[in-house]
Amino acid sequence: MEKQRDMDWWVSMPKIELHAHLNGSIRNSTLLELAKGLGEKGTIVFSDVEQAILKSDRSLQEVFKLFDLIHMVTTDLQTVTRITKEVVEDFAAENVVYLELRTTPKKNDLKGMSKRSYMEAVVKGLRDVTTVEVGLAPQDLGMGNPVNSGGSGNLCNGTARKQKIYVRLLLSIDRRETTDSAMETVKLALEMRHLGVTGIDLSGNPIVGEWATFLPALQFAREEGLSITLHCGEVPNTEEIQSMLDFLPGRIGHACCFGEEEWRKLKSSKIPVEICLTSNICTETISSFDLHHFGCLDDNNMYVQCAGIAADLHKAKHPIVLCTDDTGVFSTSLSREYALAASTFGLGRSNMFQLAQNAIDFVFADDAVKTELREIFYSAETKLD
Ligand code: 6MZ
Repeated sequence: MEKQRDMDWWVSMPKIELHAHLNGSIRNSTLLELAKGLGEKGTIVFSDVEQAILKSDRSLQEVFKLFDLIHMVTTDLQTVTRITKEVVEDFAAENVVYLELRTTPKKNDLKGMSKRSYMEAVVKGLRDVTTVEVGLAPQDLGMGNPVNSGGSGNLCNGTARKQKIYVRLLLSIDRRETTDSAMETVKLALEMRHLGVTGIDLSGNPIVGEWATFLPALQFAREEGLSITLHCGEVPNTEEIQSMLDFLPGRIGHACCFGEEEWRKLKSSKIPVEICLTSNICTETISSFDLHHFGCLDDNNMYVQCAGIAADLHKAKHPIVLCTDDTGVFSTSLSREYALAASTFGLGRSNMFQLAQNAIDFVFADDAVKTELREIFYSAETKLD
């Protein structure tokens, strides 16, 4: 009962999600339903897929095998639209007020899918959202011209106001891609800016591909004004981590396998870090929650040194934001990640509220959105006990 009340509080707190992969955030129920359908058609063997989906502990490499399986099940335009709608509705249901959703544009000639039609299907999913109003493109600011106008009411500052979630899209480059393919994704992102595409993400299996392959596309993206976030240090790779930090991306994700020099570089650069606690533990890139670089604790709950330098990002006031990575694959939610960080690192609600609010400074959106988010947090602060 007490536990449920505590979780209700984390759910009710406004939150900002900056690291969520579309296909990793698919509901288990949807994935199983889709797999069953394909099983009945004989396209896949349902029991094999079911086993892989329901397995709870997976290594990082097994996670990437699972993604290949998920993509087999989800890569058609109708399904892409459906999962986008569901994922946005799920985040909105736990009071995520700003969501940066990232996804890898996919080409599949057999299904007549191009990177562009894939992304158009994603945008259609945003338009199909019914449970909440979606603020997508810059001109949707305020309540003037939202991407959709569905929505259940909620109470803000004592007056009835439609619940709203701002959504921005990041296009992911998969580390399996070539320079040309990465460049194609960046060009598509530029063409879709008016639909809320604001940045580029580099992700995928971290043991695959070379930094030099993606650099030209990332440099071009930056020159053209797109924001950039990089999966950085999910596996040990000193040279790549240093090159990524030297590139000075807008944010990095994970930062698990840093050595002393990399921590130093990161801290002096002040590059914001997207922290994905559950994901890092599930994939064993970090051995236990209390040793996570959010703030390593010793047996007396004091911060300890990691890799020779205090990897105490929260205590050091390094810019960080709690994120989910893949809510479906890791069976988590953003509210759960906040509850987890609070209990693991002994942080109170006001501390955690502040942490959520700080993320406004790291969003890949313009100042007008940031101002609206500040108002949302300000009004929520006065209501939350
Ligand atoms: C690196 C990850 C990831 O793009 O098909 N992805 N890349 N590290 C992770 N941590 C576990 N989690 C997800 O979403 C799925 C894709 O996102 C990337 C992988 O490339 C995966 O195939 P989309 O929507």
